[in-house]
Amino acid sequence: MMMVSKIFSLLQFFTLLYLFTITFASAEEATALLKWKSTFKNQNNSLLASWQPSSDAFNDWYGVSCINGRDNLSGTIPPEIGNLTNLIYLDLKINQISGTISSQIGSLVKLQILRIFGNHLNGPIPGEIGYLRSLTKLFLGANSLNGSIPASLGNLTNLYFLFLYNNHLSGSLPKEIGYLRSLTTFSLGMNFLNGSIPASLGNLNNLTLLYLYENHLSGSVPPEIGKLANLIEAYLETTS
Ligand SMILES: *[C@@H]1O[C@H](CO)[C@@H](O)[C@H](O)[C@H]1NC(C)=O
Ligand SMILES: *[C@@H]1O[C@H](CO)[C@@H](O)[C@H](O)[C@H]1NC(C)=O
Ligand SMILES: *[C@@H]1O[C@H](CO)[C@@H](O)[C@H](O)[C@H]1NC(C)=O
Ligand SMILES: *[C@@H]1O[C@H](CO)[C@@H](O)[C@H](O)[C@H]1NC(C)=O
Ligand SMILES: *[C@@H]1O[C@H](CO)[C@@H](O)[C@H](O)[C@H]1NC(C)=O
Ligand SMILES: *[C@@H]1O[C@H](CO)[C@@H](O)[C@H](O)[C@H]1NC(C)=O
Ligand SMILES: CC(=O)N[C@H]1CO[C@H](CO)[C@@H](O)[C@@H]1O
Repeated sequence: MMMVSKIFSLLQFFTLLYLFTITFASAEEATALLKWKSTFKNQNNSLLASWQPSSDAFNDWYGVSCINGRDNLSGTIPPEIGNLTNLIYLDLKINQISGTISSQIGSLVKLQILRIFGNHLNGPIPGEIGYLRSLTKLFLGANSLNGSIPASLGNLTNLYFLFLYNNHLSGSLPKEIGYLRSLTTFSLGMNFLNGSIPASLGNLNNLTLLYLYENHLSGSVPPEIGKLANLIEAYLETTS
């Protein structure tokens, strides 16, 4: 349980209460969160009153999620995040989170939604993100992530939203993205990607929105893109 208190020392709960959405999956998770609560400076806050070790607490605790929007949660995503293996929903969007995304995030195998856009995250998207096979929504946009897009993203076959826009991503767009057949929205604009648009994107039958604008992509648009019968909007504007 020490690791749980460690995370709390990094993320101040008072702000966290408004911003950090956790969906509980097990009794162990609840116990860990109670220990976490015991380390808060403001644990007597009325909003925390519902966090009690009673057996039916789960539903009540769920109410702590996203009560209001504030944009002042600062801290990092430490390796200890990997200890919260029962997390199914992690929402830290529009805050001041900095540092890199720990590769330990790959341990959160139950995670379905990861929403960390609008922070100051830098460094690479860890290849281990490809272990999060339960993910349906991945929002990493509006950070300072760099390096290339890991081909392991192609393992996330349950994804239907993939947002990577407005980062510093470079290199080419991996053809493995073409395995993400559930994708409906793929947003990759405002990065530094080069090379050509992979023909495999033509496999994404359910794609409705495709945004690749403001990159350094070159070459012609592959004819396979024309097979995307559900496409409503595509911004491909390439510069070189
Ligand atoms: C919280 O309230 C209890 C009494 O209800 C008190 O004993 C305790 O010291 C308080 N804790 C803090 C951190 O203020
Ligand atoms: C955000 O936090 C900083 C200190 O870290 C503080 O000076 C500032 O007033 C806070 N802003 C808001 C909107 O809470
Ligand atoms: C992705 O799947 C391939 C096999 O298709 C596997 O070799 C690789 O280790 C996986 N990577 C991740 C990060 O899950
Ligand atoms: C990514 O950014 C970090 C600094 O934030 C830098 O040290 C590193 O070399 C960059 N990597 C790439 C591939 O640009
Ligand atoms: C594509 O969309 C249809 C209709 O919403 C759905 O039934 C189907 O499962 C989707 N395909 C994939 C691979 O997600
Ligand atoms: C993409 O950019 C990298 C340097 O960032 C370069 O090594 C590579 O050759 C470029 N690829 C293409 C296809 O232009
Ligand atoms: C109990 C447990 O899994 N502890 C791990 C928490 O995370 C740190 C950092 O990744 C690991 O070193 C611990 O083993």
